[in-house]
Amino acid sequence: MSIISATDRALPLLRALDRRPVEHTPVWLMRQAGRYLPEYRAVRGHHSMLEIIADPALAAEVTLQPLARFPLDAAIIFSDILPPLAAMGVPVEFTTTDGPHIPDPIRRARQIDLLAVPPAAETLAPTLDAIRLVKRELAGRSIALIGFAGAPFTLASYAIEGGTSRAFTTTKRLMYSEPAAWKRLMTKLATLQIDYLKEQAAAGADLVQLFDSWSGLALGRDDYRDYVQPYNRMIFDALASSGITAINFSTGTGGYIEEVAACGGDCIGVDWRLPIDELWQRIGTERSIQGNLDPALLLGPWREIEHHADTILRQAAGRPGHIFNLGHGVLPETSPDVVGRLVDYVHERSAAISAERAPS
Ligand code: 1CP
Repeated sequence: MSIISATDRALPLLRALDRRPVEHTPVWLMRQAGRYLPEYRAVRGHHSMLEIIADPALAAEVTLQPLARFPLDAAIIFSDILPPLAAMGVPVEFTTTDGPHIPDPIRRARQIDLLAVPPAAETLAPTLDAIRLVKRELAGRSIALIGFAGAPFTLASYAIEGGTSRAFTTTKRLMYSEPAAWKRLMTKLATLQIDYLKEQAAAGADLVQLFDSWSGLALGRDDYRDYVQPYNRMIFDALASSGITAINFSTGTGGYIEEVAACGGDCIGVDWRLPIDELWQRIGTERSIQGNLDPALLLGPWREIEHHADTILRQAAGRPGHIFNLGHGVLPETSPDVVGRLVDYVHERSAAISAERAPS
């Protein structure tokens, strides 16, 4: 486990996570290192995704690329949510056009029983080494380092569907027809991710984010409660008892965000479908919140971006505990200049809002 020093705790992002006052609202963007950056595409011209992830120096370089351009409040370690599947014995490929591809997807209970749960320190060592390198680079700067992992349902959906899905029918077929096998699969995934996230914190990640990108798009509330919640809760409980700060991010869960919040996490991250003032009303003020500009807005005119970003900051109303982010990842067609303008705007506008509210 990482020993978090008093100075680290002074970083704006960590202060906001603790719901302490900040001079400006901290901001980072999901997928801030990636294809919208020409310098990332240049690295990808010479190396595959998996090569970058397997090479700590390259992964560290790509992690730091957006920080060289923009005054972001956090770095997120460059990896993907899928390498843990490969570590369990389910090989993953990344195609340039269709995203991840799993050539031998999980379809039978027997395959689940054969899945390994190896120590992350052995199978995911390059990412842990990349965290150590980035941490060293960030020393003395006001930038937090975020580790991450995919939530069990989101990972299971790739393992079962064989790649990206929008209907999740094969996943749901296994979930509904073989509940005992589903439980074994989700327990194995949660166990591996707990170990992986703890190792990331021990390597120097100041906090971690669990990405549950797809359960909210796939499941209704009662199924979320039965088939997802126990495993996400296992992860957040384990992190909390190790003193690791965690963001619980999901999409499409506005219909039952209370159930998502009940899984745990110090901060609840949402997509753009749920206004964040409503989020705070529904989950209470004991948690910090993260979000939630629609990433597609960054393709539109600046006046729309400004209007929507301002609305989010007004909804947060200068209350301690807001981290500005997109509601999902930066789209590859986004202009880096627009990202820079947004980061500056959030810092300046939120500083003005807190100055207005400060007692004179
Ligand atoms: O060729 C390329 O360079 C591929 C594009 C790419 C990138 C830049 C992929 C393939 N993964 C990544 C990096 C990545 N993935 C990061 C680190 C970068 C950063 O955030 O700065 C992170 C945090 C992820 C997480 C991730 N991967 C998620 C969860 C977040 C989310 O967007 O919901 C998911 C679902 C994935 C799977 C994945 N990997 C890659 C793609 C294109 C996808 C999504 C495919 C799909 O829609 O199913």
